[in-house]
Amino acid sequence: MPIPPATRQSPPNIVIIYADDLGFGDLGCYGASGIPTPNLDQMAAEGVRFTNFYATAATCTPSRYSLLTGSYPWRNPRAHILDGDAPIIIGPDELTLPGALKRAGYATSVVGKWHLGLGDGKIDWNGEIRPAPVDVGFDESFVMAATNDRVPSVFVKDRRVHDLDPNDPLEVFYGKENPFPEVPTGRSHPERLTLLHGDQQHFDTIVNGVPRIGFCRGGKAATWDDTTMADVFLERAKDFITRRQAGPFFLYLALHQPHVPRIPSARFKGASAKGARGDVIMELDWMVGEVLAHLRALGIAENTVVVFSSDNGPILLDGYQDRADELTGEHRPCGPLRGGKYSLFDGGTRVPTIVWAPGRVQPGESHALLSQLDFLASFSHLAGVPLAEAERADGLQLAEAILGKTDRGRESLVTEGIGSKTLVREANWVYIPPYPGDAFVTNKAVESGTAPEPQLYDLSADVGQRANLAAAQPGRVRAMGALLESIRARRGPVV
Ligand code: NG6
Ligand code: CA
Repeated sequence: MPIPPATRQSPPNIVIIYADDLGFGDLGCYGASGIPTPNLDQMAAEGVRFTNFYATAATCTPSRYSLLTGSYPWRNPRAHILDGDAPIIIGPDELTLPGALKRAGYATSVVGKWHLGLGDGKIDWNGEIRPAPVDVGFDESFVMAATNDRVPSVFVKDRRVHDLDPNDPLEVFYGKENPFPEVPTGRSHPERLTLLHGDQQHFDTIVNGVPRIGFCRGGKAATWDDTTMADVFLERAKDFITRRQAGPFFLYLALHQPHVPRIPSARFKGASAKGARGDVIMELDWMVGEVLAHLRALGIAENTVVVFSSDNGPILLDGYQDRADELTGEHRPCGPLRGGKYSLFDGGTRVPTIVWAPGRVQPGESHALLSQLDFLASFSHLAGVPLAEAERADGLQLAEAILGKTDRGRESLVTEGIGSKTLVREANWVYIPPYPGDAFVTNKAVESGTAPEPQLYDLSADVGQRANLAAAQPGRVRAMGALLESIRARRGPVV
């Protein structure tokens, strides 16, 4: 007897491919012309391309926290950019997306950038790391602890530093003074910066000719090679898919591109004619194409939902002198949006998002208002896992909208800029409360989005957030201020 299609199709494998600092205007399918992204353009042509999909934050750790837990990051005081030795910020009792999917028998894996902390205080990098991703819902993990500009520059596989030589222990320190006098830093040995120069924050231990944030020594055999990182993550991701092809599986593939330091593999060096930032976006695009091709080759694309998105908006100069600003030329990483990474303006959090699921979604475009908060509730639903209301945290079950079957998404959502400063979007309106602070993010050529007076924008007429309508519409300012307060005051859908 033939298997009925509903049975054959469910539950689907779920793959989230998450870029790091990729902007709303960085891909060809979002209007860019300067950097070729043929694989993502093809993915968008075969899938659903979203225009109003948001990360919860304009920086990495808080967005990633929300993606996995469904909770707004500002509810967790530890959800801000973490050092490489910070303790894990996901609580032992918090439900995560992989944890929920495991209830339906999914195999779960994270590959790539973690940046949600490891251990519970002092980490012994030479022993077992606990808690680790394998304690918060993942069966297996192969990650960098924090960012590619932060030490330790090693991969952590499950509970251990990968390829560590026990005779060369790894030590990590965050603080002002270098505790390892024999280890060259950007400050002490600028002549050893053979690949990139950093700013005053990226000036500590030199790894592979690049100064990083934080100090470390030892662990030489475990030290990553920045130029092969893309291949290493891709191989790990493909290997998990191959081993678990019988499904169902969940893969969270958190790419490092185009975060700084931007160091493309030899295959992509110089490929974009837009400098290293363009090269690593092409490299990222290639990785996505390889993952989709792998699913196809195994014959499981028809039962897999792949989501591509980014953790926050783009930035050109973020601590290294890689000339991204001058080389980028006419290319606008934010597209028509204002701001960028760190900012309260839309460029900080509105991110390119594509959902690809051959046979399950109709190709098209969706303007539904959605947040990465909704992944936990929506993918649990797709997997047939019922969640208690409290387990959905701040997320909504919007699977139909995420699959592009309806344009009805959220009515409102909250995002945050750097420093956990929150704002609210409702329908096409954005309200930013008054905040103290400079108009530009410290040391960055990015508008912070803060202002001493309230800001109100109508995105349907003014996507670039140029005309502040707050003075003209005090009633709407009051109502949206109250909406923001009510969301902050309690979890769950606004009633
Ligand atoms: C900042 C770093 C920046 C980047 C960011 C995290 C400085 C001046 N800047 O502190 O380079 O690493 O943290 O980026 O230190 S994120 O995408 O992971 O949030
Ligand atoms: Ca980021």
